[in-house]
Amino acid sequence: MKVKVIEGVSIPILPWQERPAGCQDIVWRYSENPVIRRDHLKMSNSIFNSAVVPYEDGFAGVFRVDDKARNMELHAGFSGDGLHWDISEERIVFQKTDPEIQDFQYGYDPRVVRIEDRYYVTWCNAYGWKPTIGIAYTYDFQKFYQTENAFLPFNRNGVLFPRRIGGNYMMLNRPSDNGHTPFGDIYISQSPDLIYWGKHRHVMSPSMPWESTKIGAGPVPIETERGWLLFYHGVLTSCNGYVYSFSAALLDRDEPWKVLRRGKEYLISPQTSYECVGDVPNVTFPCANLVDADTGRIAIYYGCADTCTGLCFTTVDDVIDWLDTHSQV
Ligand code: BMA
Repeated sequence: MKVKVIEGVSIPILPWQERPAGCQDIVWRYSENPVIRRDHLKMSNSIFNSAVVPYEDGFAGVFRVDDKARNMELHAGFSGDGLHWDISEERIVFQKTDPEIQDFQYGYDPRVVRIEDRYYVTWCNAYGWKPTIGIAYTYDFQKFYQTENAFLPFNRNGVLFPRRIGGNYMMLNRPSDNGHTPFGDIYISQSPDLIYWGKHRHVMSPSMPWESTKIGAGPVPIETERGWLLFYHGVLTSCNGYVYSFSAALLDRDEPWKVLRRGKEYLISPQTSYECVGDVPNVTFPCANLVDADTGRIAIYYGCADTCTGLCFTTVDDVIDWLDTHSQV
């Protein structure tokens, strides 16, 4: 391993497959995808853009589950190996930390990160049926305590960094509209307490053709000695609608609004049948990465066609070597 992961955890049971013989791709798919099928639960229409973290001897997660009435909900789950998941049939019912926090209307695209003594969930949360970033914390993935929304509507793709930087918590986010937003840049916002947010900084705008409509942060950034490694999605508008692919960037460790490297090309775009066919065709949407600090192996969980969940693999060295030769900032 050339590039060290900072403050990472050892995950000897990381779900993993070697790059298939002859494959030139930097990120390669799990051969048994989808790892979570749309009908995994009795009540599910689809289970896709979802987040997982190491927890106790295995893994825990928060899953985007759309039910058969097509309500968009969040469910908790556990796994011993990251491949076989025991997901609750019941949605998460958040306990309010303030009585004025609005009752749940819809929630989607969760991210989960461990910060200090607990796990934080951020998601696209409806406030008056308008999307913004919800925040909750949990210690055990059984009880979840909802705090204040981070922002006013309209915002999506809120992704926390795993530690304070320069004394503040940091969240990547993507101001949006109330629909299928045809624009979108990634910004970073800072907070001393995860309640009050400010010091907003621009990070990246759409640039290359594969991401020319909008971009949004994906999984929790991985701290490496070269910078924060961020996977992010980008959207192209084709004759047939949006195409969601994803790539990677490296952000400065101390001033993460500074982009050091940014992939010119996508790393994964919708190409397999489960990515191209489903409730929303042509979507690959990463929301979580597990990283083994000992080997630099990365397992990425990504939503496929807004229908099921896929898994793909790479390593810190593979992505950073690629960024060193395929970057346009
Ligand atoms: C975005 C979000 C995602 C979804 C994507 C493609 O706006 O709603 O949940 O995967 O569109 O439909």
